[in-house]
Amino acid sequence: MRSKYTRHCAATVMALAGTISSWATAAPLPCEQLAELTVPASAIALPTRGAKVTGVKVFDAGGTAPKTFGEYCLVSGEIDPVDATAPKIKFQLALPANWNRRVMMLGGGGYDGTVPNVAGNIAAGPADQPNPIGRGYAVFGSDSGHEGASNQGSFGANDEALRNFASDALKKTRDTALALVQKRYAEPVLRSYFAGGSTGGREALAVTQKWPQDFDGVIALYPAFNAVSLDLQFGRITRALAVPGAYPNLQKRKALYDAAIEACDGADGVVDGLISNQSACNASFNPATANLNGQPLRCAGGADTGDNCLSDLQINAMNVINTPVTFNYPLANGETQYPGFNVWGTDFGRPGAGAVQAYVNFLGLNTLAPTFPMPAPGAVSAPGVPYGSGFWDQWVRYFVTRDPGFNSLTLDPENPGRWSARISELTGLQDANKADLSAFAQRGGKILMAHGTSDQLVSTRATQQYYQRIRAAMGAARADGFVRYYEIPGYNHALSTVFGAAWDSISALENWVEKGVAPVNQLVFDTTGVPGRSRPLCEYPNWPKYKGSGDANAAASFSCVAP
Ligand SMILES: [Ca+2]
Repeated sequence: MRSKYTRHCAATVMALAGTISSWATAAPLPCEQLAELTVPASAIALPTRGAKVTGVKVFDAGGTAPKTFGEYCLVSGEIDPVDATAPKIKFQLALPANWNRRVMMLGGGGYDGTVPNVAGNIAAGPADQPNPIGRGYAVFGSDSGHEGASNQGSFGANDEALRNFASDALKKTRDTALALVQKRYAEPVLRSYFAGGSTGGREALAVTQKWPQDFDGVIALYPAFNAVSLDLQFGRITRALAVPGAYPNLQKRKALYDAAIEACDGADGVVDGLISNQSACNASFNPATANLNGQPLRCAGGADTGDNCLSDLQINAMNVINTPVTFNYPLANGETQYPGFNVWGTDFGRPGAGAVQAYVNFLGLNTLAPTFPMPAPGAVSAPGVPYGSGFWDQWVRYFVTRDPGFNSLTLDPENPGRWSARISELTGLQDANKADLSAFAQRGGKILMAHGTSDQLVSTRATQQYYQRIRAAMGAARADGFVRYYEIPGYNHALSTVFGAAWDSISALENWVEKGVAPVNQLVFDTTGVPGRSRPLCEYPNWPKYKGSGDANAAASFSCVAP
């Protein structure tokens, strides 16, 4: 008769044998053999019903220099939700044959809804270097748990989909991808990185706050870190633009842009089409008194008298964009305001046929004034309302009220009445505004943040605030040990007609994390306004000032100076 001890001992031996045999037989799996793999729910830290690979495809080495890449295996898969009515999380994972033992997770944009191009570049990444896949990274990302356009928020009606978008999908995707990376290579991961812009920038900061042990370094470009506060600012701006006569058309926005350039371009030391000292321009420019080509920018008498001037209603609307929204009710995440945008010199969408201009218009004020019912979110080329207005409308209808027929123009974001509690609850879910990042700093994590000074969709001033909050919460010296924040004059949101930023942030982050070499003398290159020109990437609050002589297209002719 076996004793309890014997039974226990036998079970232990069997368990050990199982562990040893699976460990001992863990050999790298070729791409084709990943096709049948599943990842159990137990391998994913947040609740799911597990994940499975739905397809694999081998890509031969290729690309055109400098964007070359070696052979890689593209794995597609999905993570099953706990709620059977919630959408799956769809993800992709690119696994290079010649792996550098590092992983790179990519963030999304807007309301997400599509899997990022895992073979592509990172936000504002370098144009003269291979993409992460070409550097040997295993690269992955997900649709964050629903399919749809980046301006489509109807998934918010489902709690699990909303939580996945808010941040849960980041952890679920990361754990699933890491399990598959282990199966493919049977080797430990040396370093883990995250890169994203906009919502992807929020996601980059969210992982440092929520799962500080998961990543060694993150790149957060133009991060919409306090997403709900930004939504509320969108609401305030939308209501201002919906006032009859207040919406400025493309031509009027060109007039405003040109007037700001006329006033502020040369005031930074060089007429180069860039307002490099944006804070000085913010302090001095006034659309009500500015001139354009010798004529007042303000229409005669303040009435709408043509496309080369702005009426008082239109000037008022642009002043609303320039100023903060304040919350006259408590929010769970402690936010009390969201700042205005750098309006003067920012391209909110101007006349022009180019693809970049079309996208800037789409992300900007677009072609239609906000109205009720708000036109359905459209494509880049179709007439549409301001991106932020559509974003606000979707958020109010599907996240806040969950009433698809609700008129979002009737919700006052400064005094939302019976919706205050729900909005506060959403700040707790959606916002990544924690300023004490001690756990991430303690494990050696590094953060590179950058933001264009001409961002029309996420306020540069909000990122300034977040950076200052980190310094206040942790002390300047400690913050300097793991965070850098740079501002890029002329750079808009994601794309720009004026200065399309390209920065080798990955090398800077690798050097800091892996060699302890903090970034200095970083350069940013223009891909659109004057392709190839360079500027020093200045640590906020410094800005790049022309030295007074030398090639205005060369970074060497500029130095970073204090405001
Ligand atoms: Ca200038």
